[in-house]
Amino acid sequence: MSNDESSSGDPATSVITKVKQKVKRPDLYRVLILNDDYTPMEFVVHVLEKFFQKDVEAATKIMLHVHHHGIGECGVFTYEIAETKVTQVMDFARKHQHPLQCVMEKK
Ligand code: TYC
Repeated sequence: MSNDESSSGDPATSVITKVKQKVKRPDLYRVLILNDDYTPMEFVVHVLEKFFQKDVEAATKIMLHVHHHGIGECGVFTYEIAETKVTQVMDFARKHQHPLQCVMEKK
């Protein structure tokens, strides 16, 4: 019998049961950046290019959205990747003494 089926032992009452295949999509997390009054616009664009593989046009659009609306999405990732992006951005901002904040939220 194939390994995605199971059966009772007694041939007189044999039942073939399909085993449910447990494939689950991973939970996804949005990585967001927050506006502030001090981080230079060019620095935010650089962050989006460096850590989120945005071209300069896409990065500028996201940066301006955050500048005007207070928050914006950099990308959507599985938990560990999102956590890594947040850490990378926060470390990079701190290293350059900018107050830029980056957070993640479950989708
Ligand atoms: N508001 C900042 C400025 O005027 C620019 C900025 C944009 C900062 C996006 C943070 O996530 C940010 N220099």
